[in-house]
Order: sequence, then C-alpha cells, then structure tokens
Amino acid sequence: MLSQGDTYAQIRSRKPDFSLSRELYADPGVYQTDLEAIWYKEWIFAVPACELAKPGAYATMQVGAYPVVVIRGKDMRIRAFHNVCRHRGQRLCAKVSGSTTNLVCPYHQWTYDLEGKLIFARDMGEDFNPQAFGLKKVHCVDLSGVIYICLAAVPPPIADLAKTAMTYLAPSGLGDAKVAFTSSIIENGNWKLVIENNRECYHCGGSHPSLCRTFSDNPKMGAMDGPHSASPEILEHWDRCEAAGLPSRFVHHPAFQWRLARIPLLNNAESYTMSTKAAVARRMGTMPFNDAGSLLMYHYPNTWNHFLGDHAITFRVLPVSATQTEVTTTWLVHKDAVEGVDYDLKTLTEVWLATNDEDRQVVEENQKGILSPAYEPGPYSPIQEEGVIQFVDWYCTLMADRLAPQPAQAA
Ligand code: 3BY
Ligand code: FES
Ligand code: FE
Repeated sequence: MLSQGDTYAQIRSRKPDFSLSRELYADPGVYQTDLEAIWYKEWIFAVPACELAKPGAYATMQVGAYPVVVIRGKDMRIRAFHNVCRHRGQRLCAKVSGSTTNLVCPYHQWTYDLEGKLIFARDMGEDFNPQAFGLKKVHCVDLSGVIYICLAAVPPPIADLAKTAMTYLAPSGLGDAKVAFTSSIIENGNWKLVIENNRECYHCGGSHPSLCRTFSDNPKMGAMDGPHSASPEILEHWDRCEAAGLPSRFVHHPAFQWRLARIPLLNNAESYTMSTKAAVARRMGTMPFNDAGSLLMYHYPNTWNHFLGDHAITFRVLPVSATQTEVTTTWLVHKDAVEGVDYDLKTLTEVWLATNDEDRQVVEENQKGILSPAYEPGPYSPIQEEGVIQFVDWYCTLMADRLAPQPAQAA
C-alpha cells in the first residue's frame, strides 16, 4: 500500500502522454490519497436539481468515507449535510432517495428540520442545548439546474463555471425538467479509468454500435483546442446555433477541469436514439431546432453530461474502492412529458444503457490487464486521445501540487 510520499513519487516520475503506472490505477493507498487530495477537496456533481422537485425531497450519496444527504428545504433551496446523526452517529437516511417532512434518525428519533436544525431530542436533560447539535453542513451550489457539493472546509472557486453554466444551460430547460429514468451500475475499475474512457472516442467504433448511429467518433468532438479552432463541421454548427441564440462555442477551465461545447450529431440526428429521431415529443427548454446536437459538459473528477433538444442525460461517477466505481445515469425530460404518450422509455434509454454497459466492459478489461505484472504504461494517441491526456495532466498536476512536501517553516 503506497503512502502519500510514494504516490507523490509515482506522479512525479510518470512519463507524460503515457498511461499511468499500475499502482496509480489500483493501489489502495493511492486510492486513499485520491480521496483526500481530490474527492474531499473538489466540487462533486450530486444530482440534477429537478430530481428534488418538492420541499423534503432528498437524495443520498457516498463520497469516499462520507455519507451525504442533499435535500430541498421549505424555502425551495437545496442544501447538503453530512448524513450522520449528531447523537451517536447513526447514518440518518439509508435510502438512495425519498421524501420527508423532517429528517428523523431511525436510532433514537432525534429529528432535524430541512435546514438541518435539531428540533426534537427526547430526555436529554436540562442542560442540553439543541442548537449545538444541528446537522453538519456540506457546501452545495445549484449551477443552473445541476447540484454540486464540496466536502472541503474552503471549497475551490466555482464562480467561472457557474457563470458559464448560466448562459450555456439556460436554453436546455433544466428548470422545467423531471427525471424519466435513473440507472446506477458498479464498474470493476478505478475511477480514473472510467473518466479516461469517457474522454476519448478512439474506442467508440469498436465498442458502441448503437451510439455510433448518432455520435461522431471524430476526436475533435470531444477535445477541441479552442472556440475558433474546431473542425469545419463543428464551426459551422456553432455559427448556426449561436445565430439562433444558443451559446455553443467551446469554453473551458484553464487546466481543463471542465469544458462545455455544443456538438452536432451525425447526419443531423435529433437525439441518441436507434432511429436518430427525437425520443421525446414534448421538447425541453427553448432549443430553436431539432438538430441542435448535444451540449457536452464535463467536470472533473466526476461528471459528464449531454443536453439535447428533447432530453438531457447526466452522469455521476463516484469511487467505491481502488478498483470499483459507481456510475449513475439520469435521463431528464420536460416535466409535462408523459411516458407512453410523449415518449417511450425504452426508446429514450436504450442507446445509453447499452453504451454504459459497453463502457463498463472495456473499463473492467482495462483494469484486469493493468493488474498484470506484464502491464507497462503505453502511449496515448495525440490525435485520438487528447482528452485523456488533458485529464491525466489535470490529475497529475493537482496531485503533485497537493502532495508536494511543504518547505520547513522558519522557527
Ligand atoms: O459522453 C461522451 O462525452 C462521449 C461518448 C463516448 C465518448 N465520449 C467522448
Ligand atoms: Fe441518532 Fe441516536 S444516533 S438519535
Ligand atoms: Fe465509450
């Protein structure tokens, strides 16, 4: 098991533009360091806001060692708390999601309101001060319809992403959306292999027959160089969309922690369906035409998203162990769209359910090969895997910064 110092040494000695060492993808000590240096410090995508439609609606998630509950208050604000009772530490909500008027601990029924205030604790004596035992808060922001949480005491800046999300996501109508379907799977692979796999389409032709009906595997769809340097078809798409009021141009964080861009689908496809036509008749937001493509948004370490004219899909990645990762996919449609009338659930979900399963298989086989003593890091394709190079660079730079030995303080 690698210490933080050993992990730092592995990061420092990695060969640029090559895949990482086996330890960085599999060692339990590295996994622990990933949790502490990244997962407990960065903003993490939690849920689409519309999943918590009414006051009292909640969703739980596990970020490393931390159980978290995200809940909508009576004031309609969404907040996040450590999902841990302040009495003797029971996990408060065991369910993945639900709805409640107050958060009642199942052990001795200490009761918290939706703002986390302790409002009932039986027989605690005269001196007991309930105000001192409210739920512990977790930072929580609503980025124009997607909820992010951060476990750090002082979270990293999010203002730039919040501003970009406000303009880019507005036409997608997330404020008037509802959840049509959720799928949660465990992939037997390290979280970094899951993200790496998502950041390239080198594997798409060989793995994703149904996605490839509508999603171009042109590497420039996933990793553009800038707002003016994409391929001609993308530039043309941006011009057309922006003329119609849809922010579309490639925009990214300076170290590529996040990126948004609206890409065209193949042959003017409308949606990720087998037929290439829209899956949902009741459209979302204010998209001016059916073939506006997909607004791609990723944010490291844990999400990628597709926002289309007829539906949206969010993906949430959470690490479970050094070699296990949970991937939760949520399909959103207009809140007034009626299943069986405006959309058929199979038509809506089949392409990405298949794609996720195909990605699970490649990630699992990737992990198995990496576990072999014969594995050695191999070169990424500069043409096809620019997005992977960007992700691995982001990861290594951040880890190196956070793990660097601190200079000794002068006495
Ligand atoms: O979800 C994405 O962003 C796509 C789909 C397949 C690979 N990736 C670039
Ligand atoms: Fe929650 Fe006792 S542990 S009420
Ligand atoms: Fe894939």
